[in-house]
Amino acid sequence: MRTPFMCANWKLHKDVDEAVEMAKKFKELVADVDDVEAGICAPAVDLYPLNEVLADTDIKLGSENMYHKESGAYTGELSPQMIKSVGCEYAIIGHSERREIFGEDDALLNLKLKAAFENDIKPILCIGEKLEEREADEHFARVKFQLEADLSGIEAEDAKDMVLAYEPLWAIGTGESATPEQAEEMVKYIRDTVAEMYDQDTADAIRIQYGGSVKPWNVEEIMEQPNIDGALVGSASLEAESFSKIVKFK
Ligand code: G2H
Repeated sequence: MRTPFMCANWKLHKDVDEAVEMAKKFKELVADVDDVEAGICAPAVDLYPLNEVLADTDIKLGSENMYHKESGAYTGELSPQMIKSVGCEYAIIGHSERREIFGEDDALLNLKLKAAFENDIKPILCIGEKLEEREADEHFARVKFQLEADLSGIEAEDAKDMVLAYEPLWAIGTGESATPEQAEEMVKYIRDTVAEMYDQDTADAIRIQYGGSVKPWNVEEIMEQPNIDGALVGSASLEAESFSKIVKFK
């Protein structure tokens, strides 16, 4: 059985005071939850103080991004060792905003994934199609391409431990979530593709989230889908009450 994983992605929100205030409220609200894993991926400056606030909980901490180099002349970047040193167990890799706004391509994401595994960071790899690709009936091909390119050279033992997040670009931050059926159809396709690339054991072990306008009022029907193991949550994760309702979706 795969443990559901609900993970916040705060994006470019919350200074240190706001992050600490939210985390203190949130940990109280989910203190009684033991059958769902909760995580917060936060801006880099928030990670050290969040690690302190969350130290007495099982809430996981993650970075929103990570570079694949250990050190060197890479102004503005964070290494896997750096995010580990502030308590990160996870790192989001290849969010569509990184791909689209910052030009991160699949070859770079493949290097980032390999660096994450080498440093015991669990990646949350985001994949998903644009609206025009769905309208042209190219959405399955797009997602398959991303999986094959991003996971190239990665062993099954590592892949089993990672999280995939299916985030159709047309549902991100728009308030227009994919229907549960649309999300399940693609997440099942992703699981079947992982089985083809690796084996059924790996496909059964890997957790696949849905992301894109997940809210307290639509999370339950999304989580009813057999292949969906959790959610990557943006705007609805910014408030403790709202994100705690998503974690307590049952
Ligand atoms: C999609 C999601 C979080 P939102 O990017 O990764 O954001 O829930 O605001 O659509």
